[in-house]
Amino acid sequence: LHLEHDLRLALQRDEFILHYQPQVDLTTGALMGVEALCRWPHPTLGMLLPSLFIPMAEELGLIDELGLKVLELGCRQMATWDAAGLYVPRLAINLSVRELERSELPGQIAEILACTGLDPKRLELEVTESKLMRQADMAIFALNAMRTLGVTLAIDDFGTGYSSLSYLKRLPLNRLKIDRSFVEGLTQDVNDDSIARAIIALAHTLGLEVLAEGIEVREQADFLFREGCVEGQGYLYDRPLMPDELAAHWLKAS
Ligand code: G
Ligand code: G
Ligand code: NA
Ligand code: MN
Repeated sequence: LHLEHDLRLALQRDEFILHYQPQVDLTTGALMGVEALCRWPHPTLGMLLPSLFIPMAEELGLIDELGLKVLELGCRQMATWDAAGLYVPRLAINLSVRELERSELPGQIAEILACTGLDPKRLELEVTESKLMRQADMAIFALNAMRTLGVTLAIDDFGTGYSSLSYLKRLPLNRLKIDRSFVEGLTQDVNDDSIARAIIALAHTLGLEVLAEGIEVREQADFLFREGCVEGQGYLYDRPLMPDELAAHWLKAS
């Protein structure tokens, strides 16, 4: 109950921050993009993670407001890096399916892009597979509206939902993200090997790019690359970082 009150207050006071996890080319290690992950530095409880407060924001009807703040923070950060001559090719932002339901969202994203000057091609929106599939027709409509803006779209946690292939084909997607639960067992668990292979093949069949999340050891990265997955993220490369850490470890002024 207290937390609900705190969440409203935190929104009013702009207390949410973003950490950025590198997404890399698995052969060269080059930075291909960053995924923005929301954090709430709570005054007494410490750093709170999205698994706690995103569901809460959804239930309280605050997710739209939080989502717009996240988009704005992320796009402004990209402008700040650009201005400093530090180039981050792509920014990935997580969207709740709840946010897609609002017909105003595409216009609001367009406005944030215009205000921050971020090229829409450098913004990728991630939506979780399992939640998307429960409202298929709404999702197709909303994602098409996003694509019109020129942003790219990724399905997050792919493999954990129940996508039918005919449905996947109808979604205007650019990328599948292999869920980290399948990456965990790569080269140790033949089932995970097979699932990862199948997802990569499916992505290629549908003309989509594929990115693996949760890569922790070199063997996983090597396996993924051999099978045709070009990009990945995970602790092997780096954890989600504060903006100045990302700049210090990953960005060179040009
Ligand atoms: O950073 P962490 O591993 O705790 O993130 C857990 C999940 O929370 C992520 O997989 C992501 O899907 C979700 N998440 C993180 N940041 C945001 C955000 O800004 N908005 C939404 N809707 N989800 C987020
Ligand atoms: O969008 P998603 O819910 O998948 O967000 C990724 C989450 O996974 C982030 O909260 C991040 O902290 C976490 N994470 C990122 N890389 C790794 C990793 O290599 N291993 C594990 N176990 N978690 C990771
Ligand atoms: Na995500
Ligand atoms: Mn994920």
